[in-house]
Amino acid sequence: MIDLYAAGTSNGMRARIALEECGLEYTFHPIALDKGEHKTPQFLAMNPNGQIPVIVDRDASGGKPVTLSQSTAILIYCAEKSGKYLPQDGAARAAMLEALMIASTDVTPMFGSCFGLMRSKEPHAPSIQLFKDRLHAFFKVWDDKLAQRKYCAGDEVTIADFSLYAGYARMKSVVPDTLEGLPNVSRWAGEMAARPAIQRATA
Ligand SMILES: N[C@@H](CCC(=O)N[C@@H](CS)C(=O)NCC(=O)O)C(=O)O
Repeated sequence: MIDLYAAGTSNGMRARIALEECGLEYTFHPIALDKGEHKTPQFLAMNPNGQIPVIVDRDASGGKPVTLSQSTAILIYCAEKSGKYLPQDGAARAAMLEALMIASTDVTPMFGSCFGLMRSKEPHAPSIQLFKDRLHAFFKVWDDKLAQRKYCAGDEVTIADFSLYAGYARMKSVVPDTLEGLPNVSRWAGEMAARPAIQRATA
């Protein structure tokens, strides 16, 4: 049994999608960020950075409990534990790693910064537009790739799709204009959204 401490943000969603898609049993503990529940001594003992998501796996391999933060680390952990969504052969694995890193380390921090600016007391419109343009440019490249392949890293669904979808879903609700005019991304997102595990994770 795994405990998940998260909120309905893209990073929280990424961890929950990982657990659901990998078919791992877990208990969801919602963390209210607006009430500062991620800054309590109990939470900081799990993640001194005071950020969701965190999982605690009391049934980890090796016999010692595992406490893990960082949504992409959780995604990889769940995939390794379940043996799912991680291609093993050289070219397919390399494509998955590349797609995963674009989704997790380029796209996600960029819209995190964009949302932060939009919510700030003195939003700086040109900076917000710069981030939105950069995000659209990343998704345009995804659109071209998804014209040639079914999923982010090829014709099999991988953890790269889960990572990108968590970001996409948040962007769709907060900055939908950055995702306009991308028919292949829309087709892919529709297929991802129809997956029962993703529906459970994002409910
Ligand atoms: N790189 C981390 C980022 C985690 C993160 O930024 N979490 C946000 C919510 S999406 C959070 O807890 N923010 C509260 C804070 O930083 O005080 C991950 O992928 O998990």
